[in-house]
Amino acid sequence: MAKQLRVGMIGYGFMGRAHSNSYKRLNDFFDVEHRPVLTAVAARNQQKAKSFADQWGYERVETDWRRVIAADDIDLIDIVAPNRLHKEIAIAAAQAGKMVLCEKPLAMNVAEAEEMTAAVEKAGVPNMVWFNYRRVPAIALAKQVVDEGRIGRPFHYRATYLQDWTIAEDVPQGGAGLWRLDIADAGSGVTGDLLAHSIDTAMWLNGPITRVTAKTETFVKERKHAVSGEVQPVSIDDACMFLAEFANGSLGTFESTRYARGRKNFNTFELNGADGSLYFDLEEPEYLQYFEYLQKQSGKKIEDHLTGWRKIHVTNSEHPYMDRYWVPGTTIGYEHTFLNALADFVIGLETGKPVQPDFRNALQTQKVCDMVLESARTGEWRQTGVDR
Ligand code: SOE
Repeated sequence: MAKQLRVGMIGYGFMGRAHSNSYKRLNDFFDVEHRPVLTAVAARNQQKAKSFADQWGYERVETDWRRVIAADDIDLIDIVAPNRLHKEIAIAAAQAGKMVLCEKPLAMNVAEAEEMTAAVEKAGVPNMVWFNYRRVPAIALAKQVVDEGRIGRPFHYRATYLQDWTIAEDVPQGGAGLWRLDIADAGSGVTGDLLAHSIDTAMWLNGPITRVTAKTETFVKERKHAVSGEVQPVSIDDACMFLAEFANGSLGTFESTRYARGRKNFNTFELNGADGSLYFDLEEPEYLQYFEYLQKQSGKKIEDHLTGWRKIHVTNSEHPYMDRYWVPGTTIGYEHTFLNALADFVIGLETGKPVQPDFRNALQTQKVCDMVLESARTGEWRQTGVDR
């Protein structure tokens, strides 16, 4: 029997659009009982919230998010507001007994993430953090390959997340769209915004990161604030690189920047193990590359004149999520990663097996982010305290 899932969205930017699209399309592609209803959207700017609501089909607009949380006709709060607001909204939503979905990074820092995790766990409300790249079919296939034991003893994990949209010195900081450059709203720069994705994927595929040493840089030292008009120091990290030790004994390198000219959303990883390697690049999102050295079934080494990297077109119905979409050889897009995430959340509700990453899982990523920034500040290695 169909059950309504009445959504209260808080915020309305780029992520508000990506999430709204997934609520609208869920029942077109996934056979689940829950039927999302776009009930309310909250934002301070009534006019902008209204045009967002009209475009996406929300029933009403509120200018105070607390009214959405207090409303009896809302089951789920989805937080797409700037990072600074995540904690207060998530805790209030949990205390009101609502399910809580939160954009990444979970919080501004570990202390906040711990409070948020405690609140959803105390209230016993379903929760999820939108680390959408886990839901790229090729990345989900990488997880399957690792879980099948095809990589063998892991030695190296290498991640990059590169963009180039803040190189110009006249890009302002702060305000709609540009709050990611304002430390007060974002908490950090590329570490929370981009490396959080890389860290989440890395720990999903290769287990806990236990120790880090990092270097950050802020290339443009001052920018005009879009709201106040004042020129202010820039306090976010424009670039961050770190070395990591994983609990399984492998070594990691992570590089992220918004100053890699020509790179728009270059999110890659490579995992090298004794028996095989995997490589993924978001600029070719439908492919997973796999180098098979040891054939699992036969236990034989595959080394002959035809050995090489296999570029798997992840579009068959046997591949993760792909049986929901089109015919083999046809592709899906960025927006489907959010749709797949929502479907996993709803399937979790219906099967009683809660989806991952939940707040507790995202707290582990937050711990790594905090220690990366701390290491960059002190110039010393830091233990992350990540235990799972
Ligand atoms: C930043 O430009 C950004 O929009 C991130 O905030 C998203 O999480 C990332 O997936 C794409 O880039």
